[in-house]
Amino acid sequence: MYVRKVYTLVFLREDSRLLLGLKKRGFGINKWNGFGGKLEPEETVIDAAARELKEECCINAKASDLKHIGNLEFTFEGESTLMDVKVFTSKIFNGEPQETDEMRPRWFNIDALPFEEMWPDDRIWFPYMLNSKLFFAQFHYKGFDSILKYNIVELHSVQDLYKNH
Ligand code: 8OG
Repeated sequence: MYVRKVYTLVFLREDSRLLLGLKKRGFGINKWNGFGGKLEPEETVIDAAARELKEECCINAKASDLKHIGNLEFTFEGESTLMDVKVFTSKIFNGEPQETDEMRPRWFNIDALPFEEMWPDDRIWFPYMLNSKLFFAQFHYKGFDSILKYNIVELHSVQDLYKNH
């Protein structure tokens, strides 16, 4: 059995642009991604999502303005951890993104996302996010570059996001 660890991942959208950050350290270094991380003890997922956004790019978004749009599960060959990533988007937020020790933020047009410098699974589930479809996806990796198998489904209601496991 896997040991499940919950993470958050937040993407801000403004018209046809998406805010990504270049991860400057740790897991996923040198990849463009949304903003997020692990939950602190006793913290709810949505509060962790808002906190990580603020810590990593200095943007304030109210927890109630973050929309839960998908769940991603990552496992890695030979490892017992299952990363359970809760994905959120928001169009409502305050402030200008600022570079922090962890992330260098930049707006990208959604037609010109830097998939070559992102996690390989992102090409598979981003179309769901960009087309406002709810989704659940599982990816099994060998190392950090190669996806051995995956599964993705569209969900039809927000409640389905809580029925995966
Ligand atoms: O706390 P830390 O920065 O290590 O958290 C990892 C962040 O990276 C968290 O927001 C979840 C996110 N993340 C993964 N794997 C993948 C992935 O394959 N694609 C994307 N887009 N994000 C991922 O942990």
